[in-house]
Amino acid sequence: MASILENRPALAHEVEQVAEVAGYLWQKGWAERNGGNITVNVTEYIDDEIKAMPAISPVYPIGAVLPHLKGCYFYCKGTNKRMRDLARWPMENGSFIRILDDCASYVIIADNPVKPTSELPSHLAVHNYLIGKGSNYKASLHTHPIELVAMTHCPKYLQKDVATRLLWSMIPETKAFCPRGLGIIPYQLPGSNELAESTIHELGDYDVTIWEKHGVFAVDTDIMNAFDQVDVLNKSAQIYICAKNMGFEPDGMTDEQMREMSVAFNLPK
Ligand code: 2HA
Ligand code: ZN
Repeated sequence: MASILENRPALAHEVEQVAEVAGYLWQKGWAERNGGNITVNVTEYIDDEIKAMPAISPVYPIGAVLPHLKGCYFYCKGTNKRMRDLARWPMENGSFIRILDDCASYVIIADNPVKPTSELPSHLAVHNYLIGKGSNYKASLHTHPIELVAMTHCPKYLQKDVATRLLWSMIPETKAFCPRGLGIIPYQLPGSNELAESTIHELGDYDVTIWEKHGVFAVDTDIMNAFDQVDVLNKSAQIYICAKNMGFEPDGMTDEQMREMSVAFNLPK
């Protein structure tokens, strides 16, 4: 059977980007076993032939009514699938889904009936929120970056914007490439509605949020950009921890240096 990606270079490119990022997540040690998940809103690439494709799964409930997702299509990592396998075989470890007209259920349409990630309700709730506010963000990423997660085990770094300021001050690029900083989300059960709701609340102010003692949830225009934002933040966390391991508290850039940089790069204060 032909793949949905055949003769659809733009759609194939989206999946290739996801596979590339999945490989980075594994190489960085951020994606043990089936850890982490990725979903991408691919509705813009859907043609009439895809719209006519039959379901290859039963109808699954989402668990919520998400009105902005009517007729939307997503590529999703499969539940219980490994990131390192998604990197090599994205169509065997992920699938395309269609949201049905009730906005509360979905079917899988291609290529294989791989059931989407256990975090699908939170991913879809986030996409619903993004569309609702007219955002051009299409990708959401959940992963377990070691140093950022380690920092959430200390109450000091869980206070609003304490970690953001610290991480921004480690190297100038961090604020330039993650200008909205890191939103903090107190511990909640993985996969719970409460976790999805607090994530959406924080995404009003941040592109990258961190779930206490668990991992990050990031959104951006595409999956590569979402990954880059997490990568620059975690790089800063590594520099901070490296300095601490050398036995000193790093100075960080001064307020004046931060101000100068924010003006030069045209960043929010
Ligand atoms: O999908 O990381 O939080 C595996 C997870 C859930
Ligand atoms: Zn997780």
